Amino acid sequence: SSSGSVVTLLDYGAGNVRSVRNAIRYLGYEIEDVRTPKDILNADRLIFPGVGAFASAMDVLTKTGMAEALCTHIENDRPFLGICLGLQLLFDSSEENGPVNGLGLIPGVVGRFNSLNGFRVPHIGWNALQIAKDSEILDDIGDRHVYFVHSYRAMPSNDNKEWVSSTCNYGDDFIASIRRGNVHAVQFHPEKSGDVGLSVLRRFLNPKSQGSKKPTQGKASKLAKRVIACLDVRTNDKGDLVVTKGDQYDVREQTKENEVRNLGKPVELAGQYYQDGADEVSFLNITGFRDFPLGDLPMLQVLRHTSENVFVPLTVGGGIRDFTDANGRYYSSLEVASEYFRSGADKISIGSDAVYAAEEYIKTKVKTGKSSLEQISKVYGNQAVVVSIDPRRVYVQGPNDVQFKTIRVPKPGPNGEEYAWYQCTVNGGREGRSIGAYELAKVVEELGAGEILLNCIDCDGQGKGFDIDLIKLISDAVSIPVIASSGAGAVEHFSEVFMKTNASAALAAGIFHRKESVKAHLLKEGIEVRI
Ligand code: 1PR
Repeated sequence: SSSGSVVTLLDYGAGNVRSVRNAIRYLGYEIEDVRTPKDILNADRLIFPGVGAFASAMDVLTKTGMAEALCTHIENDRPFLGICLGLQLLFDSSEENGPVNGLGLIPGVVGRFNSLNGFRVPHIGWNALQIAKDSEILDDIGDRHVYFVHSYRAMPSNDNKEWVSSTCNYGDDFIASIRRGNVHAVQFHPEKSGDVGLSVLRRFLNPKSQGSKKPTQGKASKLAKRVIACLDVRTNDKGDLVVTKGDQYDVREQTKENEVRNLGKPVELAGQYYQDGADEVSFLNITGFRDFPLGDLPMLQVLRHTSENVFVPLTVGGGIRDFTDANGRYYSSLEVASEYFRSGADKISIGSDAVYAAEEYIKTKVKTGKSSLEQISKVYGNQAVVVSIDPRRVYVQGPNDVQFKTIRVPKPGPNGEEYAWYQCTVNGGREGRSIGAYELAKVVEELGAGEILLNCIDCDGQGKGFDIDLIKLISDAVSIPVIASSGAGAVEHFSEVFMKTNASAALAAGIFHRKESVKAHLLKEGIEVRI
């Protein structure tokens, strides 16, 4: 193509590249999809957002002849931008289900992060970069954070020194970007890195018009603590999809009409939270457990529209499970999740169905691979699967009164009880189950969850602070990231949860509906956040 406003996209169909498409379109470019290796050879500007697993991506690229075309494109120094796996595939090989050979353009082996010393794997979240050399596309970054989500990484060495344009520190210094001539690749996700990420894409798409700046040297950073805005979504009695907010999970107004509390429209509110600096946005379809989520097309629409303008990660939860509709058609949870991913979700969140899967696993000690959790994380990777826990505090006299992990409570229960356990619930807190939050967390980590969203029914909507004991218990029990949720009522509650527990992120709903500025406070308290 001769038009300067067209960009060629290599999407080999292994997963969701919708957000990359959205970002390119948002910047005013048209997309031409690669269909044959020839399209790669003819491309003026090629973007390659690698998704899925290394081995299967290499398989597809080799079988279709695209691997060879890619090597030619890159060796001829044609404009190229690889993203995430699109960076890793350029290396000699990867240890992901391997060793597996890569394209072999850059010396080095892609290996897994090790989760020693408290570095949780996957590496999920916002980090700043250390710029190693002039890369042009990173000129606007300075010490601002960009979004990573991966378990594997390439390491800088003497052999690949000439390629490395920036590194990032997460336990080790790994390669955050490479550049040689017109060939670029980034380990982070520019399409999910807010306005800074968009500027990386803009500089790649139109290098001349951006002007070159001396890149400001970023300072080394820790993984930033994430602040997540949550929108509880459901259909109200009039049939409109609304953002609502419960009080200990009760979302109905205490009025005669008893209507569903209506805080506004999901797409608008999500857009506003993005503008206000939320690091992620989560949608929870809170009645998904009883309605079939794919029948709930409005939710898919919400995702489609939101992802056109919101360039941070989006999570969607509610109703993810196997389902047979009224006509007897069976949908697997994987199909449900795939539909969410296709509509713009980066992660899906499983509540009730994860509890059933954990119960089954504890009972049988067999991993069937059939649960929604196992199936979805196998296909999309565990970084795409969040398990949402809805526990309720249950007081007991002593730790031997129940078979579940208890904690000593700072304030005794109503009958002077000094201990409590946290009972998992299903169906939006309506039904208590015979499993504790601690036991559940450990099991879902084993079954493939990449992250835990830890709610607490007792604290939800109360504005009195997070349940620090619960969050400490769970974030110390697992090595995947834990998102603290429920109870934030003041900015101090966020610094408290980050100082006293190992939570990687804090999620809230009510406080954002009231528009308080959490980030400024955290920064003042010396906590690393993305601004
Ligand atoms: O069980 O897979 O269908 O998933 C249902 C999902 O919907 C779960 O993630 C569950 O947590 C959520 N959910 C179900 N019912 C409710 C309800 O409120 N009636 N909401 C509900 C969960 C908890 C958080 C809330 C925080 C922060 N809400 O989303 O946003 O508690 O609130 P706050 O900052 O105002 O205190 P499945």
